[in-house]
Amino acid sequence: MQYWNEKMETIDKESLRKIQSERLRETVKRVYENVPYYAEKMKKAGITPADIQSIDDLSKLPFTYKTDLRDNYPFGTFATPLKDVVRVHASSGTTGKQTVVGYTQKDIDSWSECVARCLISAGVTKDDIVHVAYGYGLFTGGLGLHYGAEFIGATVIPVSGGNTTRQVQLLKDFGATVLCCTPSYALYLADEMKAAGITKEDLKLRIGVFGAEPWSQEMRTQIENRLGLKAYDIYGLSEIMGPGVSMNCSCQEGLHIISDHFIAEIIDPETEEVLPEGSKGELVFTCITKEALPLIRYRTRDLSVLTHETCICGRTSTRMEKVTGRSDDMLIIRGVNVFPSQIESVLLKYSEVEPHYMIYVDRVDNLDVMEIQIEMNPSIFSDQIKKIESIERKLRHEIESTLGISARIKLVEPNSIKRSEGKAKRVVDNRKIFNS
Ligand code: DLL
Repeated sequence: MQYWNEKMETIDKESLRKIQSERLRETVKRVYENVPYYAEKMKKAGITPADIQSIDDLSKLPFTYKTDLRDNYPFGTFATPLKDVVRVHASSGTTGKQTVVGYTQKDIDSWSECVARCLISAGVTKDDIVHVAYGYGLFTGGLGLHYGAEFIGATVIPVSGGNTTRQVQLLKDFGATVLCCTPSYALYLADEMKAAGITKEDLKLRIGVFGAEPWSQEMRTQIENRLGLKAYDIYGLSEIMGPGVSMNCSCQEGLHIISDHFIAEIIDPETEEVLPEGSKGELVFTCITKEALPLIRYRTRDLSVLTHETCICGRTSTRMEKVTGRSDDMLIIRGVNVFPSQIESVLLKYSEVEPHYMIYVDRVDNLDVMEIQIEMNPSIFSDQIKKIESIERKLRHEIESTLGISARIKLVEPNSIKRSEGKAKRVVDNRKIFNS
Protein backbone atom coordinates (compact mmCIF):
# COMPACT_ATOMS: atom_id res chain seq x y z
CA MET A 1 0.00 0.00 0.00
CA GLN A 2 1.40 3.37 -1.00
CA TYR A 3 -0.91 5.68 0.93
CA TRP A 4 -2.85 5.45 4.19
CA ASN A 5 -5.38 8.15 3.29
CA GLU A 6 -5.03 8.51 -0.47
CA LYS A 7 -7.77 11.11 -0.79
CA MET A 8 -6.07 13.53 1.62
CA GLU A 9 -2.51 12.73 0.68
CA THR A 10 -3.05 13.37 -3.04
CA ILE A 11 -5.76 16.03 -2.77
CA ASP A 12 -5.55 18.85 -5.36
CA LYS A 13 -4.05 22.10 -4.09
CA GLU A 14 -7.25 24.13 -4.33
CA SER A 15 -9.28 21.63 -2.30
CA LEU A 16 -6.47 21.45 0.28
CA ARG A 17 -6.50 25.24 0.61
CA LYS A 18 -10.27 25.12 1.14
CA ILE A 19 -9.97 22.48 3.85
CA GLN A 20 -7.11 24.33 5.53
CA SER A 21 -9.05 27.62 5.47
CA GLU A 22 -12.19 26.04 6.87
CA ARG A 23 -10.26 24.27 9.65
CA LEU A 24 -8.27 27.42 10.44
CA ARG A 25 -11.49 29.45 10.79
CA GLU A 26 -12.96 26.87 13.18
CA THR A 27 -9.74 26.61 15.22
CA VAL A 28 -9.33 30.36 15.62
CA LYS A 29 -12.94 30.71 16.74
CA ARG A 30 -12.51 27.86 19.22
CA VAL A 31 -9.34 29.17 20.82
CA TYR A 32 -10.78 32.68 20.99
CA GLU A 33 -13.81 31.37 22.86
CA ASN A 34 -12.06 28.82 25.07
CA VAL A 35 -8.53 29.97 25.83
CA PRO A 36 -8.39 33.29 27.73
CA TYR A 37 -4.72 33.58 26.87
CA TYR A 38 -5.48 33.51 23.11
CA ALA A 39 -8.48 35.84 23.38
CA GLU A 40 -6.29 38.37 25.13
CA LYS A 41 -3.49 37.99 22.61
CA MET A 42 -5.88 38.48 19.67
CA LYS A 43 -7.54 41.48 21.30
CA LYS A 44 -4.14 43.05 21.80
CA ALA A 45 -3.40 42.50 18.10
CA GLY A 46 -6.77 44.13 17.32
CA ILE A 47 -8.31 41.10 15.61
CA THR A 48 -11.36 38.91 16.12
CA PRO A 49 -12.14 35.50 14.59
CA ALA A 50 -14.17 37.31 11.89
CA ASP A 51 -10.90 38.70 10.50
CA ILE A 52 -9.67 35.20 9.72
CA GLN A 53 -11.54 33.93 6.68
CA SER A 54 -8.87 31.93 4.82
CA ILE A 55 -5.24 30.87 5.06
CA ASP A 56 -4.35 34.17 3.38
CA ASP A 57 -5.25 35.82 6.70
CA LEU A 58 -2.88 33.59 8.70
CA SER A 59 -0.19 36.28 8.98
CA LYS A 60 -2.64 38.57 10.82
CA LEU A 61 -2.54 36.19 13.79
CA PRO A 62 -0.01 36.66 16.61
CA PHE A 63 2.73 34.08 17.15
CA THR A 64 2.81 31.60 20.03
CA TYR A 65 6.13 31.04 21.80
CA LYS A 66 7.46 28.27 24.03
CA THR A 67 7.45 30.79 26.89
CA ASP A 68 3.66 31.24 26.45
CA LEU A 69 3.22 27.58 27.39
CA ARG A 70 5.50 28.02 30.35
CA ASP A 71 3.68 31.16 31.51
CA ASN A 72 0.41 29.23 31.43
CA TYR A 73 1.91 26.13 33.07
CA PRO A 74 0.63 23.48 33.31
CA PHE A 75 -2.75 23.47 31.55
CA GLY A 76 -3.56 27.15 30.91
CA THR A 77 -3.29 26.91 27.10
CA PHE A 78 -5.65 23.91 26.82
CA ALA A 79 -8.78 24.62 24.78
CA THR A 80 -10.79 21.78 26.34
CA PRO A 81 -11.63 21.03 29.97
CA LEU A 82 -9.19 18.63 31.60
CA LYS A 83 -11.92 16.00 31.86
CA ASP A 84 -11.79 15.66 28.05
CA VAL A 85 -8.00 15.30 28.01
CA VAL A 86 -7.00 11.63 27.91
CA ARG A 87 -3.22 12.04 27.83
CA VAL A 88 -0.53 14.52 28.78
CA HIS A 89 3.08 14.64 27.53
CA ALA A 90 5.83 17.15 28.25
CA SER A 91 9.18 18.36 27.01
CA SER A 92 11.87 20.67 28.35
CA GLY A 93 11.08 24.31 28.81
CA THR A 94 13.67 27.05 28.81
CA THR A 95 13.93 26.94 32.61
CA GLY A 96 13.08 24.27 35.15
CA LYS A 97 9.44 24.11 34.10
CA GLN A 98 8.31 21.54 31.57
CA THR A 99 6.28 22.44 28.49
CA VAL A 100 3.05 20.50 29.02
CA VAL A 101 0.89 19.30 26.13
CA GLY A 102 -2.47 17.51 26.17
CA TYR A 103 -4.57 15.33 23.87
CA THR A 104 -8.26 14.44 23.68
CA GLN A 105 -9.18 10.98 22.38
CA LYS A 106 -9.75 12.54 18.94
CA ASP A 107 -6.27 14.11 19.10
CA ILE A 108 -4.73 10.72 19.91
CA ASP A 109 -6.61 9.20 16.95
CA SER A 110 -5.43 11.95 14.56
CA TRP A 111 -1.88 11.63 15.89
CA SER A 112 -1.95 7.86 15.29
CA GLU A 113 -3.19 8.49 11.76
CA CYS A 114 -0.47 11.09 11.09
CA VAL A 115 2.24 8.68 12.26
CA ALA A 116 0.60 5.86 10.27
CA ARG A 117 0.66 8.01 7.12
CA CYS A 118 4.35 8.78 7.74
CA LEU A 119 5.29 5.13 8.28
CA ILE A 120 3.39 3.97 5.21
CA SER A 121 5.02 6.66 3.05
CA ALA A 122 8.37 5.15 4.05
CA GLY A 123 7.18 1.66 3.10
CA VAL A 124 6.22 0.21 6.50
CA THR A 125 3.33 -2.28 6.26
CA LYS A 126 1.18 -4.25 8.67
CA ASP A 127 3.50 -7.21 8.16
CA ASP A 128 6.43 -5.36 9.73
CA ILE A 129 7.85 -5.89 13.20
CA VAL A 130 8.52 -2.44 14.63
CA HIS A 131 11.12 -2.08 17.39
CA VAL A 132 10.44 1.22 19.19
CA ALA A 133 13.54 2.37 21.08
CA TYR A 134 12.41 5.98 21.56
CA GLY A 135 11.77 6.71 25.22
CA TYR A 136 8.29 5.95 26.57
CA GLY A 137 6.92 8.39 29.13
CA LEU A 138 6.48 12.13 29.05
CA PHE A 139 8.57 12.26 25.85
CA THR A 140 6.31 11.86 22.80
CA GLY A 141 8.70 9.63 20.82
CA GLY A 142 7.90 6.18 22.25
CA LEU A 143 4.12 6.32 22.53
CA GLY A 144 3.82 8.40 19.33
CA LEU A 145 5.54 5.79 17.15
CA HIS A 146 3.88 2.98 19.11
CA TYR A 147 0.32 4.12 18.41
CA GLY A 148 1.08 4.93 14.76
CA ALA A 149 2.63 1.52 14.09
CA GLU A 150 -0.23 -0.26 15.89
CA PHE A 151 -2.72 1.80 13.87
CA ILE A 152 -1.50 0.21 10.65
CA GLY A 153 -1.54 -3.22 12.25
CA ALA A 154 2.21 -3.79 12.50
CA THR A 155 3.66 -5.83 15.37
CA VAL A 156 5.09 -3.36 17.88
CA ILE A 157 7.95 -4.14 20.27
CA PRO A 158 7.79 -1.36 22.92
CA VAL A 159 11.39 -1.53 24.14
CA SER A 160 11.85 2.17 25.05
CA GLY A 161 15.38 3.55 25.55
CA GLY A 162 18.38 2.16 27.41
CA ASN A 163 19.82 -1.28 28.13
CA THR A 164 21.53 -1.40 24.77
CA THR A 165 22.91 -4.94 25.12
CA ARG A 166 19.38 -6.26 25.60
CA GLN A 167 18.10 -4.14 22.69
CA VAL A 168 20.58 -5.78 20.33
CA GLN A 169 19.60 -9.23 21.54
CA LEU A 170 15.89 -8.43 21.07
CA LEU A 171 16.48 -7.03 17.58
CA LYS A 172 18.06 -10.36 16.66
CA ASP A 173 15.68 -12.68 18.50
CA PHE A 174 12.41 -10.98 17.48
CA GLY A 175 13.54 -10.28 13.92
CA ALA A 176 12.46 -6.62 13.88
CA THR A 177 12.21 -5.20 10.36
CA VAL A 178 11.75 -1.55 11.37
CA LEU A 179 13.87 0.33 13.93
CA CYS A 180 12.58 3.57 15.49
CA CYS A 181 15.08 5.60 17.58
CA THR A 182 17.24 8.70 17.47
CA PRO A 183 19.92 8.57 14.74
CA SER A 184 22.70 8.80 17.33
CA TYR A 185 21.23 5.84 19.21
CA ALA A 186 21.11 3.87 15.94
CA LEU A 187 24.89 4.27 15.67
CA TYR A 188 25.31 3.32 19.30
CA LEU A 189 23.29 0.17 18.63
CA ALA A 190 25.62 -0.56 15.69
CA ASP A 191 28.63 -0.29 18.04
CA GLU A 192 26.97 -2.58 20.55
CA MET A 193 26.21 -5.10 17.79
CA LYS A 194 29.85 -5.11 16.80
CA ALA A 195 30.92 -5.70 20.40
CA ALA A 196 28.44 -8.57 20.69
CA GLY A 197 29.65 -10.13 17.43
CA ILE A 198 26.26 -9.63 15.74
CA THR A 199 26.36 -8.59 12.09
CA LYS A 200 23.72 -6.75 10.06
CA GLU A 201 23.11 -10.06 8.22
CA ASP A 202 22.02 -11.58 11.55
CA LEU A 203 19.22 -8.98 11.70
CA LYS A 204 16.20 -8.44 9.45
CA LEU A 205 16.09 -4.63 9.61
CA ARG A 206 14.98 -2.91 6.41
CA ILE A 207 13.66 0.51 7.47
CA GLY A 208 14.89 3.02 10.08
CA VAL A 209 12.61 5.76 11.42
CA PHE A 210 15.03 8.30 12.86
CA GLY A 211 14.37 11.74 14.30
CA ALA A 212 14.05 13.87 17.45
CA GLU A 213 17.46 15.45 16.77
CA PRO A 214 19.32 16.90 13.79
CA TRP A 215 21.45 14.50 11.75
CA SER A 216 23.53 14.83 8.63
CA GLN A 217 23.63 13.05 5.28
CA GLU A 218 26.95 11.48 6.30
CA MET A 219 25.35 10.05 9.40
CA ARG A 220 22.52 8.64 7.28
CA THR A 221 25.01 6.83 5.05
CA GLN A 222 26.89 5.45 8.05
CA ILE A 223 23.72 4.17 9.71
CA GLU A 224 22.48 2.60 6.47
CA ASN A 225 25.79 0.83 5.88
CA ARG A 226 26.20 -0.42 9.41
CA LEU A 227 22.64 -1.58 10.06
CA GLY A 228 21.74 -2.69 6.53
CA LEU A 229 18.54 -0.63 6.32
CA LYS A 230 17.15 2.42 4.54
CA ALA A 231 17.06 5.42 6.88
CA TYR A 232 14.12 7.85 6.93
CA ASP A 233 13.84 11.18 8.70
CA ILE A 234 10.81 11.75 10.93
CA TYR A 235 10.17 15.19 12.40
CA GLY A 236 7.89 16.56 15.03
CA LEU A 237 7.64 18.44 18.28
CA SER A 238 5.49 17.88 21.31
CA GLU A 239 3.86 21.32 21.19
CA ILE A 240 2.44 20.59 17.74
CA MET A 241 1.76 16.88 18.35
CA GLY A 242 4.94 14.80 18.66
CA PRO A 243 6.61 12.67 15.96
CA GLY A 244 4.68 12.54 12.71
CA VAL A 245 4.34 16.21 11.81
CA SER A 246 6.40 15.29 8.74
CA MET A 247 8.51 12.48 7.30
CA ASN A 248 10.47 11.42 4.22
CA CYS A 249 8.60 9.33 1.69
CA SER A 250 10.52 6.73 -0.32
CA CYS A 251 11.62 9.46 -2.81
CA GLN A 252 13.49 11.15 0.07
CA GLU A 253 13.05 14.61 -1.46
CA GLY A 254 12.32 16.43 1.79
CA LEU A 255 9.77 15.60 4.47
CA HIS A 256 6.02 15.60 3.76
CA ILE A 257 4.15 17.76 6.25
CA ILE A 258 0.69 16.44 7.10
CA SER A 259 -0.85 19.56 5.59
CA ASP A 260 -4.50 18.87 6.35
CA HIS A 261 -3.57 18.92 10.06
CA PHE A 262 -0.73 21.45 10.22
CA ILE A 263 -0.12 24.64 8.24
CA ALA A 264 3.55 25.49 7.88
CA GLU A 265 5.16 28.88 7.27
CA ILE A 266 8.79 30.00 7.10
CA ILE A 267 9.68 33.28 8.76
CA ASP A 268 12.76 35.37 9.31
CA PRO A 269 13.50 34.66 12.99
CA GLU A 270 14.68 38.23 13.58
CA THR A 271 12.07 40.34 11.74
CA GLU A 272 9.26 37.72 12.07
CA GLU A 273 8.38 38.43 8.45
CA VAL A 274 6.92 35.56 6.39
CA LEU A 275 9.41 34.47 3.73
CA PRO A 276 8.59 33.24 0.21
CA GLU A 277 8.69 29.56 -0.79
CA GLY A 278 12.26 28.30 -1.10
CA SER A 279 13.77 30.65 1.50
CA LYS A 280 15.58 29.32 4.52
CA GLY A 281 14.15 30.45 7.84
CA GLU A 282 12.32 29.37 10.97
CA LEU A 283 9.45 26.93 10.75
CA VAL A 284 6.14 28.10 12.20
CA PHE A 285 3.22 25.69 12.58
CA THR A 286 -0.50 26.20 13.11
CA CYS A 287 -2.53 23.19 14.27
CA ILE A 288 -5.90 23.08 12.51
CA THR A 289 -7.44 19.86 13.84
CA LYS A 290 -6.23 19.64 17.43
CA GLU A 291 -8.82 19.85 20.21
CA ALA A 292 -6.85 20.04 23.45
CA LEU A 293 -3.90 22.18 22.35
CA PRO A 294 -4.43 23.88 18.99
CA LEU A 295 -1.41 26.18 18.86
CA ILE A 296 -1.55 29.12 16.47
CA ARG A 297 1.59 30.15 14.57
CA TYR A 298 3.92 28.32 16.95
CA ARG A 299 7.56 29.44 16.67
CA THR A 300 9.47 26.15 16.48
CA ARG A 301 12.95 27.74 16.31
CA ASP A 302 13.85 24.98 13.81
CA LEU A 303 15.48 26.14 10.57
CA SER A 304 14.31 24.70 7.27
CA VAL A 305 12.99 25.48 3.76
CA LEU A 306 9.50 24.78 2.37
CA THR A 307 8.27 23.76 -1.06
CA HIS A 308 4.65 23.36 -2.17
CA GLU A 309 5.53 21.36 -5.32
CA THR A 310 3.88 17.96 -5.72
CA CYS A 311 6.31 15.12 -5.01
CA ILE A 312 7.10 12.30 -7.47
CA CYS A 313 5.31 9.96 -5.03
CA GLY A 314 2.06 11.79 -5.83
CA ARG A 315 1.64 13.47 -2.44
CA THR A 316 0.56 17.09 -2.76
CA SER A 317 1.41 18.20 0.78
CA THR A 318 3.90 20.93 1.59
CA ARG A 319 7.40 19.54 2.04
CA MET A 320 10.16 20.77 4.36
CA GLU A 321 13.89 20.23 4.00
CA LYS A 322 15.75 18.36 6.70
CA VAL A 323 16.09 20.60 9.76
CA THR A 324 19.60 22.03 9.74
CA GLY A 325 19.72 23.89 13.03
CA ARG A 326 17.89 26.17 15.42
CA SER A 327 17.42 29.87 15.79
CA ASP A 328 17.89 29.62 19.56
CA ASP A 329 20.44 27.98 21.82
CA MET A 330 18.57 24.71 22.50
CA LEU A 331 20.82 21.65 22.36
CA ILE A 332 19.61 18.12 21.79
CA ILE A 333 21.75 15.74 23.80
CA ARG A 334 21.00 12.02 23.59
CA GLY A 335 17.60 13.02 22.23
CA VAL A 336 16.83 15.24 25.21
CA ASN A 337 16.23 18.96 24.68
CA VAL A 338 18.53 21.04 26.85
CA PHE A 339 18.54 24.82 27.25
CA PRO A 340 21.66 26.43 28.76
CA SER A 341 19.24 28.55 30.84
CA GLN A 342 18.03 25.38 32.62
CA ILE A 343 21.61 24.68 33.71
CA GLU A 344 22.08 28.27 34.77
CA SER A 345 18.97 28.22 36.95
CA VAL A 346 20.43 25.26 38.89
CA LEU A 347 23.83 26.89 39.31
CA LEU A 348 22.36 30.11 40.64
CA LYS A 349 20.91 28.22 43.59
CA TYR A 350 24.38 27.29 44.89
CA SER A 351 26.42 29.86 46.76
CA GLU A 352 29.57 27.72 46.40
CA VAL A 353 29.79 28.43 42.67
CA GLU A 354 29.73 31.50 40.45
CA PRO A 355 27.35 31.96 37.51
CA HIS A 356 30.30 31.61 35.14
CA TYR A 357 30.17 28.34 33.30
CA MET A 358 30.88 26.63 30.00
CA ILE A 359 29.07 23.65 28.50
CA TYR A 360 31.13 21.30 26.33
CA VAL A 361 29.28 18.76 24.22
CA ASP A 362 31.02 15.98 22.35
CA ARG A 363 30.24 12.66 20.73
CA VAL A 364 32.40 9.83 22.08
CA ASP A 365 31.84 6.33 20.64
CA ASN A 366 28.56 7.55 19.13
CA LEU A 367 27.27 8.72 22.47
CA ASP A 368 26.71 12.37 23.34
CA VAL A 369 28.60 13.50 26.40
CA MET A 370 28.28 16.80 28.20
CA GLU A 371 30.73 18.42 30.58
CA ILE A 372 29.86 21.54 32.53
CA GLN A 373 32.75 23.58 33.87
CA ILE A 374 31.77 25.97 36.63
CA GLU A 375 33.84 28.50 38.49
CA MET A 376 34.12 27.97 42.22
CA ASN A 377 33.49 30.75 44.61
CA PRO A 378 36.87 32.09 45.93
CA SER A 379 35.76 31.13 49.46
CA ILE A 380 35.80 27.40 48.71
CA PHE A 381 38.77 27.43 46.36
CA SER A 382 41.21 26.73 49.17
CA ASP A 383 38.98 24.02 50.65
CA GLN A 384 39.87 20.38 50.72
CA ILE A 385 39.47 18.33 47.57
CA LYS A 386 36.88 16.25 49.41
CA LYS A 387 34.64 19.27 49.91
CA ILE A 388 34.98 20.29 46.26
CA GLU A 389 34.11 16.78 45.14
CA SER A 390 31.06 16.77 47.34
CA ILE A 391 29.80 20.02 45.72
CA GLU A 392 30.43 18.51 42.29
CA ARG A 393 28.37 15.48 43.29
CA LYS A 394 25.52 17.66 44.56
CA LEU A 395 25.49 19.69 41.35
CA ARG A 396 25.68 16.58 39.19
CA HIS A 397 22.70 15.12 40.97
CA GLU A 398 20.61 18.26 40.67
CA ILE A 399 21.52 18.91 37.02
CA GLU A 400 20.64 15.31 36.19
CA SER A 401 17.26 15.53 37.88
CA THR A 402 16.50 18.88 36.19
CA LEU A 403 17.62 17.92 32.67
CA GLY A 404 16.86 14.22 32.70
CA ILE A 405 20.36 13.36 31.45
CA SER A 406 23.70 13.06 33.15
CA ALA A 407 26.58 15.50 32.82
CA ARG A 408 30.18 15.62 34.02
CA ILE A 409 30.63 18.46 36.45
CA LYS A 410 34.02 20.06 36.87
CA LEU A 411 34.61 22.92 39.29
CA VAL A 412 37.35 25.20 38.01
CA GLU A 413 39.41 28.01 39.58
CA PRO A 414 37.84 31.42 40.14
CA ASN A 415 38.26 33.73 37.13
CA SER A 416 39.46 30.94 34.84
CA ILE A 417 36.50 31.08 32.43
CA LYS A 418 36.92 33.69 29.75
CA ARG A 419 34.55 36.65 30.23
CA SER A 420 32.82 37.81 27.10
CA GLU A 421 32.48 41.39 26.02
CA GLY A 422 29.28 40.89 24.14
CA LYS A 423 26.89 37.93 24.19
CA ALA A 424 28.26 35.24 26.47
CA LYS A 425 29.37 32.12 24.62
CA ARG A 426 28.46 29.32 26.96
CA VAL A 427 28.32 26.30 24.69
CA VAL A 428 31.04 24.56 22.72
CA ASP A 429 29.46 21.82 20.63
CA ASN A 430 32.20 19.62 19.21
CA ARG A 431 29.81 17.11 17.62
CA LYS A 432 29.93 19.02 14.29
CA ILE A 433 26.68 17.47 13.09
CA PHE A 434 26.57 19.53 9.91
CA ASN A 435 30.32 20.20 9.43
CA SER A 436 29.60 23.91 9.37
O1 DLL B 1 11.52 15.19 19.56
C1 DLL B 1 9.33 14.51 18.84
C2 DLL B 1 9.91 13.42 18.04
C3 DLL B 1 10.06 12.16 18.60
C4 DLL B 1 10.26 13.62 16.72
C5 DLL B 1 10.56 11.11 17.85
C6 DLL B 1 10.77 12.58 15.95
C7 DLL B 1 10.91 11.33 16.52
P1 DLL B 1 10.39 17.32 21.37
O2 DLL B 1 11.03 16.57 22.46
O3 DLL B 1 9.35 18.30 21.70
O4 DLL B 1 9.71 16.33 20.36
O5 DLL B 1 11.55 18.03 20.54
C8 DLL B 1 11.25 18.75 19.39
O6 DLL B 1 13.37 18.16 18.37
O7 DLL B 1 11.79 21.28 17.64
C9 DLL B 1 13.56 19.84 16.73
O8 DLL B 1 14.47 20.82 17.21
C10 DLL B 1 14.04 18.46 17.16
N1 DLL B 1 13.69 17.46 16.14
C11 DLL B 1 12.66 16.60 16.14
N2 DLL B 1 12.71 15.82 15.03
C12 DLL B 1 13.79 16.22 14.32
C13 DLL B 1 14.37 15.82 13.08
C14 DLL B 1 10.32 15.37 19.61
N3 DLL B 1 13.89 14.82 12.36
C15 DLL B 1 12.51 19.26 18.74
N4 DLL B 1 15.47 16.50 12.65
C16 DLL B 1 12.23 19.96 17.43
C17 DLL B 1 16.00 17.52 13.37
C18 DLL B 1 14.41 17.27 15.02
N5 DLL B 1 15.50 17.91 14.55
